[in-house]
Amino acid sequence: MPANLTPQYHAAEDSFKKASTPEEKIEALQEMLAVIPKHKGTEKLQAELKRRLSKLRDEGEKKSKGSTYNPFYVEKQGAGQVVIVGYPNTGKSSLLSTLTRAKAKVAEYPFTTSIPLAGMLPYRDIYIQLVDTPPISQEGSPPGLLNTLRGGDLLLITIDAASDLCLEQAGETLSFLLDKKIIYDLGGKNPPAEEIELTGRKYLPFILAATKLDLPSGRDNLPILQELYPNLSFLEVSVNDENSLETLKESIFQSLEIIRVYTKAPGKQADMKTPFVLRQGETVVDLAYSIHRDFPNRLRNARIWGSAKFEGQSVARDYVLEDGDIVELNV
Ligand SMILES: Nc1nc2c(ncn2[C@@H]2O[C@H](COP(=O)(O)OP(=O)(O)OP(=O)(O)O)[C@@H](O)[C@H]2O)c(=O)[nH]1
Ligand SMILES: [Mg+2]
Repeated sequence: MPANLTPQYHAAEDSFKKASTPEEKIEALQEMLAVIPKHKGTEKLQAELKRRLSKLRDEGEKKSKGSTYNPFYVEKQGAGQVVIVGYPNTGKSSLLSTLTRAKAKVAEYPFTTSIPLAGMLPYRDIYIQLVDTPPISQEGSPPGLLNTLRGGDLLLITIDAASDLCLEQAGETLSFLLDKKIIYDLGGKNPPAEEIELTGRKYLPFILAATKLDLPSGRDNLPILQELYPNLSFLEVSVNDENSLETLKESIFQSLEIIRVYTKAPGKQADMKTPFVLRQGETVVDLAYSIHRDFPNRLRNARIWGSAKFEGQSVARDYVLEDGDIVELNV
């Protein structure tokens, strides 16, 4: 059967031929897989592309585990990794310094930050990792930054609302992230499951922060930004306004789609100091699994305090947990 490859496929193939780094090759192969016509005639080619993709990924993994230090690789810690991204001077490092104990350099001039820096944000009884990054700009981004962005669980996109150029900046920042396939859609649409499965691509959810809202120009520009992007919601942020930072933290927690769950041994008090962090939608079995891989096999029943109808109610293994639940697991 003829393959009938499309112009989009040939364009992706061209990018693959021109690619000079493993990252660019992976990117191009993912694109080829995403756009290749899906029928019998291309099955062999699809398998070959997948094989090459997985080889490149394996090689990359080996390299990052090797001895060479890669400042753009930030090891995940805590309940989730939030990568701060934006144009120069938009207040990325100021946010990291204000919300965590990390000492990021803050300056009035652009391009102050040259490599990522991580810090831990205390939120309720958990820690969330924030990663400050060097800026993106019209000239592009430092090599390695795309991998830092893709490695995160959530993006915090900063737009300097106080800048005269904030409208251009918002447009260019969002186009950059869409072009590089870091985010999928501005309207909140999810990427098709088929594409994710086939290419292994990962798109990140994002929060959009309009920064420096304590400055009069920031306040003046915000409604214009909002009007230009009616489908997006800009979070009003200023490092000088404690309330705005509290709202930002809450929004980060919600957007990470995580829940905190506490465990309790039968007849004992619950351990309210160290919650287990699960994803929204996860169940009693997922909790058991995160305690120990063998636990789900031994689990007889569970009782819940919190989201259940009555305190201490026995629930099924597939009971969906909620933030703040206390769970007694019986073996
Ligand atoms: N008034 C006001 N100034 C801010 C705020 N956030 C940052 N700034 C100032 O904006 C300038 C740039 O801040 P940085 O945090 O260094 O910005 P950045 O995005 O990390 O910059 P690069 O590392 O160059 O990309 C500094 O002079 C900060 O003091 C804010 O909320 N309000
Ligand atoms: Mg900086």
